[in-house]
Amino acid sequence: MPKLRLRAAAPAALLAVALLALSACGFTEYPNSTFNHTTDFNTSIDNIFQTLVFWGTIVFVVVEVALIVTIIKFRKRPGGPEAKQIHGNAALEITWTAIPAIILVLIAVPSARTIFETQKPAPAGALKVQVIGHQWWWEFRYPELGIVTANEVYVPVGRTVSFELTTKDVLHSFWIPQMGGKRDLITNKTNYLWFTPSDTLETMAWNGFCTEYCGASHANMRIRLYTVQPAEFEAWARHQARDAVFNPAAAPAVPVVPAAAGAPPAAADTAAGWMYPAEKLPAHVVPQTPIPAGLAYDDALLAGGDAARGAQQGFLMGGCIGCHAVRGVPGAVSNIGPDLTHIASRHTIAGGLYRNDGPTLARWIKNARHMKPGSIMYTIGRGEYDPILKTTQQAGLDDRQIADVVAYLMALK
Ligand code: HEC
Ligand SMILES: [Cu+2]
Repeated sequence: MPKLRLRAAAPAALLAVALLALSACGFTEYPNSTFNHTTDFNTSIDNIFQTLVFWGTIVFVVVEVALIVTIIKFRKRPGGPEAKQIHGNAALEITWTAIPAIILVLIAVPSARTIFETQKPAPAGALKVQVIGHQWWWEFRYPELGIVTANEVYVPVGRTVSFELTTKDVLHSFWIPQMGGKRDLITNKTNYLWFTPSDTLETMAWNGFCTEYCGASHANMRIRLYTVQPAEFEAWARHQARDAVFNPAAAPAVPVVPAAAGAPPAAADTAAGWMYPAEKLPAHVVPQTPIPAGLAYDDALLAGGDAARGAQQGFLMGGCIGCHAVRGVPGAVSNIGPDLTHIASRHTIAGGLYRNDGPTLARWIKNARHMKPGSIMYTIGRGEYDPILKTTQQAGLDDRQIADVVAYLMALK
């Protein structure tokens, strides 16, 4: 009797496990899953995936059942008759050719349709974002809005965003799993990728990755994508389009860019603009990388940092303008490194590897190459050893000057 009861319970147990597995597919448990219908792109990819799983399951079940039945029913028994010898069976052969052919058509047609759908040009009116891959960070440019930023990209929900993918150096690949398929950044060729974040999406942050091996810090080349409400996007974009808000040499410090015609009123348009609020960052986008041991910096110095001195002296003496742009600061126009015009309005630095705060910035400036293998930004701390140049930095900045530069960077809201 207990045997029978066990057998009866088996299907119920299986169903429970299946339901549990399905219910675990929320994005908080699997924050980089591709199975959520957050955009038109990943919805069509998931539909094709479901089609494949559906037909694959039917084929599997039919074949396995036939196999097991045959093995048991026609097994050799002691004293049984000799197996019947047959030669060919036209009806059977036509059937097992026709059924797979039909299934293949049912798979091929939606597959081809999805390929064409995701490869066609973006619809008119899409928000254009240029993505430029660098070893090992991402440059994002909004040519229509006059915005240049790095590693963190904002898109409004309900509007198609069209990414134009190019690279400054080697091959990279752009992938934000929650938003849709990945696409390569190829030398001397522009690739495109577009999707429309669903207009029912809440303001949310997502991870993105480089998925084409590109050198020492390939794994440290990450993206944060923020899907935000249209009014929040307006407020963010209007502020990002401004020159640096901290500019001791120029007055007025905040040139005002008029709002786009027909734009809804800004959510909050202070000197700091709008950025994705730190307290709403889900855990999966907060960098967990600890600062490597042995990078000494006295954090007490940060309190004495002088932003104006950092702008007028440290930023020049440290050679920062040779690699970084700060819009509105004459001479600071290079894009070897990320645009720092609004560096304080980003949550992460260095390809999303570290949190953006004073102690981290100070150690980064002092010892970038100890914090990120291969980094193009050399060691700037005076007396610090540069692991790539294999020399000690003789010029550079001392810890007090670094505190000034950090104060300046943190004023670049
Ligand atoms: C040789 C060129 C070079 C010089 C000089 C240089 N940097 Fe950098 N910097 C870079 C590069 C390249 C990166 C991106 C590193 C990465 O993420 O791999 C970077 C990253 C940064 C970042 C992080 C930005 C972000 O959004 O991720 C900050 C902040 C920064 N640099 C500040 C400075 C300051 C301040 C100085 C001067 C004291 C300076 N840099 C000098 C090339 C340079
Ligand atoms: Cu890479």
